[in-house]
Amino acid sequence: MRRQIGLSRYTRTVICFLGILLTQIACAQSGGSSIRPSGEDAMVIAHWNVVAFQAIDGPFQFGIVAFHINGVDRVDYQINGGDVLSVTDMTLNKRTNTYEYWTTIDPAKIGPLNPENPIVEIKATVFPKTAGIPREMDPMYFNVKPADGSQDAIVWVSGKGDDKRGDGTKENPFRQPGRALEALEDIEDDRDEAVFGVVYLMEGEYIWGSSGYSAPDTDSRWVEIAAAPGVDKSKAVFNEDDGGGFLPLLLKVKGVTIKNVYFIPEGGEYSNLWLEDSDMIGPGATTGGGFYHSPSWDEVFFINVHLSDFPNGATDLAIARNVKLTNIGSDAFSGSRLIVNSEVNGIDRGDTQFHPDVFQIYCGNDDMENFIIFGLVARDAEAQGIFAGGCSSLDNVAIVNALLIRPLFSRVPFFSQWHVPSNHLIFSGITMPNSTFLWRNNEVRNVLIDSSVFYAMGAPFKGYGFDDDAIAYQNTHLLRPRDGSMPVDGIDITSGDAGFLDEGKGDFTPSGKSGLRGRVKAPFSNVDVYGNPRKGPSTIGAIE
Ligand SMILES: [Ca+2]
Repeated sequence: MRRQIGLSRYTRTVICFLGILLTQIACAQSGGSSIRPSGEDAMVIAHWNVVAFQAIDGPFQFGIVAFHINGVDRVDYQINGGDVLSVTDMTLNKRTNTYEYWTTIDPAKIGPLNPENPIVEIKATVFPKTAGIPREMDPMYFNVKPADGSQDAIVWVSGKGDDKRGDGTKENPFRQPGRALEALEDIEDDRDEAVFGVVYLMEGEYIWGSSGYSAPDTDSRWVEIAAAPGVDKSKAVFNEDDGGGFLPLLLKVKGVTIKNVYFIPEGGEYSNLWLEDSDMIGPGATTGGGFYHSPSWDEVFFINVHLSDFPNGATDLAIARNVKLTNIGSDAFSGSRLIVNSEVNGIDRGDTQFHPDVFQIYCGNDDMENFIIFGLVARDAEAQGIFAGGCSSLDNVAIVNALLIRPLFSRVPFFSQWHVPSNHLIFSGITMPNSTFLWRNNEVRNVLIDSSVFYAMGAPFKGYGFDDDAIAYQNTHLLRPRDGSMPVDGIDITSGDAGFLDEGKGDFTPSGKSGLRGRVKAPFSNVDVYGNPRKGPSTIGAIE
């Protein structure tokens, strides 16, 4: 039940009184729009926080990140048609370092699988509390492989290897990954069971792409190219792209450095890239080329990736988890569907005509839905914070825990702007201390603004025109409400100085005396933007 979040009038009075005493917070009169959206026509917002078709060989923790305006009641999982298992709380999945609705699959408890196609299917449905529409997830699939490695195949390459005289062993490696992939294909052809292929890179500089060699072509197993055990990612470097793309449809690249490589898929319309534990370095924030993405990829996953010196960062990803961006010229995370525990430091378009955004959703006149930000920090980001535009409709968006800071002394007028009709938006745990949020469209409903600090909130329409029960504001603080144009009514709304530790140096942590503290009885998330626990009653904004 989320009903308890609304503090009693008495509690609010006490809080406001303390706020005035401690940090000169002025308490706005609230109680105007106390009608809360019912959420009954709002569908659960949810994403798998795990990459499908990966191979597991022992107990494996996997889960879903989910939100709903009325709260999430449970996630029901069903593994290979077995019993339904209900998960009712978001807790820390240590494997992903994410608070999510997770469970464990143990291959030992699954019956025999076809060794040619050893796939388990997991069904999941996420249910809201009290009222709302459940979301039936697309099924998740994992390969199960023997823990003894008997279905693995490893081919070695090295900067000192030889594509003609090598044989792909550790002692006699090939020179390029493209050649090694062809050797993996030969191994697969010789075996009548699924083969899980890995190309190990010893120290060296490599060509990105299959270079005319063939490669395994399965669409249900990842082919991995990874730094060999003990080789630092700075010593396994892709720095040439004249090999075209890599052919595997599911390509995982792990533990490498990629410099100035333009890579697009070679495999056709169904091509997926999973980049993990790697660094990508581009030619510069405002220079073209060196681009990793294009619409040709079907799905792209970045996990533990540091990307720097590109015009665009981790855009249009299926999952961006623990992604760090530095020195970006335009869009940081735009179009990505699940962003977890990620950050961008430095967005500057320079003299270009770029339209920079930390997080933009642009639909090209389509209907889009189901986006999650769960833990995002933007610093020195000369960009719009959150921008939604060009959508016939954009439904089911949750932004939970986001600290979005523009350069402290900037005079460029960048805002956050919502231009599109929407059903079901959650903004919770946000601190946006130096840019205004503008509602550019009032055809919204089931909107919750919760536990957040905004510079100001504005809307350009005369009379505003929102339905009475369209937007619920609660536990929210406005730093400079007069700089917006829109009065905010709701439950526990305050304004004025927030009592940050050191605003002038960009530290927007609430001080011990801040009136933001202790105001949220039931936080939407039990961690803050940095992963620190929120112990109730918790603090308004991104930082606990
Ligand atoms: Ca943009």
